[in-house]
Amino acid sequence: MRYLFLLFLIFSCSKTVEDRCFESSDSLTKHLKNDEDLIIDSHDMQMQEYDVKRIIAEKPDYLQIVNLREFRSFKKDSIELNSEEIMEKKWKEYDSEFKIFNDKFSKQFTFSNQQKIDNILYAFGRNQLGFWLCKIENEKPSAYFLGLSFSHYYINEVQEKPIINNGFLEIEGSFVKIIKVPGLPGYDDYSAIEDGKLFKIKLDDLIKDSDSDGYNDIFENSFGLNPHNKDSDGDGTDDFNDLNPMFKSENNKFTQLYEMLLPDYGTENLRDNNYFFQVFISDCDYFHQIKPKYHVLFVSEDLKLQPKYVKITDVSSYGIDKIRRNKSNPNVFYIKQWGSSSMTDYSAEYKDGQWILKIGGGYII
Ligand SMILES: [Ca+2]
Ligand SMILES: [Ca+2]
Ligand SMILES: [Ca+2]
Repeated sequence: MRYLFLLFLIFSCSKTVEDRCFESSDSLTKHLKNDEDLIIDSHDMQMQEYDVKRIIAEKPDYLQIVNLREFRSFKKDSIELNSEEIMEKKWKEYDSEFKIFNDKFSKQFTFSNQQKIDNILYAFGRNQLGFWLCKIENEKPSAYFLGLSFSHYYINEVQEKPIINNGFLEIEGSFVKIIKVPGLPGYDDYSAIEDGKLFKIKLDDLIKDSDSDGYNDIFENSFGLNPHNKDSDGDGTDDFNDLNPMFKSENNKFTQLYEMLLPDYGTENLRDNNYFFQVFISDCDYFHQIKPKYHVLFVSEDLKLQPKYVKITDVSSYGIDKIRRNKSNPNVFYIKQWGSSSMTDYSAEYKDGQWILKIGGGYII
């Protein structure tokens, strides 16, 4: 075991672009890859072991948790509310109730619990990354990431009290766990592990944006951006306006290949949707160097290098694997692309300075 561990260390230290971007047929690598899989398996097990004690022990410092005597249970909030009749009524009212938020934030969030204090409008926002406090002040929209993982925290849709109170964001909810449905990714279900919680975050802590780049410190820390530098990757564009804020974009052959395989949102202009992100788990330099049409973030494949939030929260719904070489033709490669319910195998041929992609196989659930 020690021998393997040493090998692993040596291997990790000497990783090159080749190792990070291309599948190796080398047997040693395969062996070590299995070892990595084992680590990931034990990580999954760790995720399942979260109980009330552990959630509290690992809660963010800025979060206060109060036990409530009277409360809306997870069951009441999540099940009753989602009956067809109520849902239909809710969606009818939703568009008019949150019109100003939808206009200002270009529908980047699902909103609830609007509140007006003096001239400031607040609403609770949810998107693929997690929970946000959305604010409109002097016509200007801003959103502040809560950093509370939806793997552990359920926030009630119906808040019986105002969410902003005495300089705090106060939201009621429960501790939950995710029940994975085997073989059906994307069909995760929740179950409550303890109801009746009031989650409190001081507004000053939530709104804190040390480098004034438009993303609060909690957001930058949650995803591995630099909260003390407006321009995390030093490419001259500040984090808020940089479509790829973590890495400098380059133009090269394999980067072009990754760009072709990015999820396509058609003609919709998502450039100004500063809170909409596609998150990719990859260590490949070529992938990191893409110039996307919407905001992207990257998470390391190495669990030890992942920020805490992404380690416990499944924020990546789309992926592109490493590149596989064709042993007899140096211009032909294979690459796999997956979404939450599909997987596609491509063969890619580089000919006359261009990529020709062909679908080789795949499945859709
Ligand atoms: Ca910031
Ligand atoms: Ca920053
Ligand atoms: Ca930048």
